[in-house]
Amino acid sequence: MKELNIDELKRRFQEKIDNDIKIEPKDWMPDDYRQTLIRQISQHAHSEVVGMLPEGNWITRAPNLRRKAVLLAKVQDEAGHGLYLYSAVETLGADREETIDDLHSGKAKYSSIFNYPTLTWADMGAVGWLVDGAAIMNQVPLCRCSYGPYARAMVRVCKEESFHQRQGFEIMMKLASGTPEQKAMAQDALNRFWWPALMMFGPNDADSKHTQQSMDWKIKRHTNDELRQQFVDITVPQAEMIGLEIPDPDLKWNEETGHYDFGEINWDEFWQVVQGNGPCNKDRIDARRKAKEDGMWVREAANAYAEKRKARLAKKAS
Ligand code: FAQ
Repeated sequence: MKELNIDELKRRFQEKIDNDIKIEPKDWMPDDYRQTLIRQISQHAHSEVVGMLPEGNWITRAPNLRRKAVLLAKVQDEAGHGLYLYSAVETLGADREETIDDLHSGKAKYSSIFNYPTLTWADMGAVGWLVDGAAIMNQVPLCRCSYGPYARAMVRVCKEESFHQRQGFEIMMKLASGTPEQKAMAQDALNRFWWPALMMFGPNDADSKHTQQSMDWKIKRHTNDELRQQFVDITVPQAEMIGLEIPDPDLKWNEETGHYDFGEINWDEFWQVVQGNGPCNKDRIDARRKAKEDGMWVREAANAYAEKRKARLAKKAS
């Protein structure tokens, strides 16, 4: 087959992007496009896996069997999301173990939200409602991402995240309509998770170094600020419906724009958490490192078994 020159390869790549034709693993793609996807998808995978920790913290203390079964299923879903995403990263030629080592060494990021502690049962409600709610807002457009394996993984992930969001909202709804102590617990969880949930969407557009290029490549379909605004617009009426108050004195419906105006995010806190100085960063990474070390013997045993089996089959075939 005739070798195509680089200009022709670039032209064909751009034509696919322009026509919304998915880029697939064996297609030619610019190196920067590949690296951007490896960065974003691996960080996304890490977020799903680290995200199991704050909720895993409550599985043994869920208030009843139904709550426990639902929470357990949710946390298992997050593990599944992590695995799909690591597989999607591998389709780009990256080594899964190397990306995980980058997480453990602090080189790779994961979502800032998971560096906050889950102090009460109501936090399970706030995480499901707000954190999964924000995750869905960000991930539904990723179902139309230009890279096929990522887009397809997102379809199933979003279906599961919708169930997660509903289970969180249901916890909050129940607590908010319970005793005064339960309502206060729900309000306290909302107070602590509201601003970190808004930070999940990333820096303001003016400070987001990757957004423009990612939008041009149709990896991202909306900017960070657009998605954050959509999240606020959808979530504020939900809080009102269950009688909880959003902890923002500047929050106000704006007749002219048809959106809520909201207060300034504490960007200093955001960058501190992203740089590893949040309340739980150290605990989260220590837990992931320990999980890798504790699971080492299982991987070694599985590899030894696979090697032995391969040798046996080769002997049989000869
Ligand atoms: N936390 O230029 P941008 C979930 C970094 S999944 C930490 O705007 P970009 C499910 C960013 O990486 C939640 N770092 O970057 C669940 C970059 O640093 P770098 C995760 C952040 O990529 C629920 C730098 O700042 N979702 O919750 C954050 O265009 C419940 C500059 O930022 C995804 O990963 C942050 N919040 O936009 C699980 C979705 N924001 O890489 C368990 C896919 C920004 O240059 C329980 N990712 N940074 O060193 C995305 O959509 C994008 O990557 C953004 C950031 C929007 C996160």
